[in-house]
Amino acid sequence: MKGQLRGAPRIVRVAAAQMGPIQVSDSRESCVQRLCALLHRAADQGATLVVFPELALTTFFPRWFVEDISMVDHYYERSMPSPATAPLFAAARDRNIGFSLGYAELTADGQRFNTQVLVDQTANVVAKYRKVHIPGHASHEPGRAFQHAERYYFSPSDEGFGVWSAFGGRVGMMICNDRRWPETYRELGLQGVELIVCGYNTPLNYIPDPSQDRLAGFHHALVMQAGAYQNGTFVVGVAKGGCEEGVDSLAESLIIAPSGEVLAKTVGNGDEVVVADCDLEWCKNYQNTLFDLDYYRRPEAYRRHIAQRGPSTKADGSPLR
Ligand code: ING
Repeated sequence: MKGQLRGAPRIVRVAAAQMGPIQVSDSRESCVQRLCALLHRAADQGATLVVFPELALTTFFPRWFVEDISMVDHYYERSMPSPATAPLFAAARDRNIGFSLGYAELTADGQRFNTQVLVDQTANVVAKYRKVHIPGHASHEPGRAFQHAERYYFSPSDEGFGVWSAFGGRVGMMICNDRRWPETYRELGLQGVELIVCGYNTPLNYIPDPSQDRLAGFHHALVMQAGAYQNGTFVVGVAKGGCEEGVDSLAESLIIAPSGEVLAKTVGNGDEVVVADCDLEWCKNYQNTLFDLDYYRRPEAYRRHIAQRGPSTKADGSPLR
């Protein structure tokens, strides 16, 4: 066990820039104006990194199913930066603040991803991450009050999870449903992550099991606080919240410390900025003690994590279903 605790502070002042709803009638330009206003509010508070939500440039279009997917091509970006997002990159450069931004990506060869970029304080794209865990369904489910057809509109990433040296530390990205899977945090933890930035769009009504609805905020905080603590990393989760095209979505954006404690939380469900000073050295208090992964982990005992997608047999060894 390495044992060293935190050294000289390495403070990153991080802003969670929550958005309220984006209605289908709201233009991309109006979204970029809102994002620029949020960036300026973050910079005014001294932040050097501002985190924006998932799919922050358009309404959450997977809530509708369209047979001809080319009918929604306009919801995707073909480049980042793009002409529409250029003002955000310019504002970031002017204010010497980095950001992460979620958007729908359409590649030149026609692949569709739910994507997030990390941009440094000189407005250079440091990294691009494509969502690994795609929730919802892949075909039209007409009985639903609203669709959640992400598996129709997005392919899962084949690149996995990355961690990049930026903002004086090791920064990783995840998107929305990724935050519910412990594998996400450990894949990042095994790359030495110190700060994970995440955007989300989470309807308060989970149609497959409405009994979970009353626990939406609890489950959202639970998974991010656990992931932060179990990997000794900061986690920032930022919502697109409020009532968007008739669908109420979770707000409750959070900045969480490696201890698992909440350092900052939004109180409304609209456009709102909360800020926290994240001393990345705090990670060492956990990564060099309780969660010294290289000292305590037993990969030889975890083979099922890689070998299986789901459970293969019952406890008595009999085949499942
Ligand atoms: N959204 C959801 C999430 O994991 C979901 C999926 C929908 C969960 C509704 C619960 C209720 O937060 C995305 N975009 O991954």
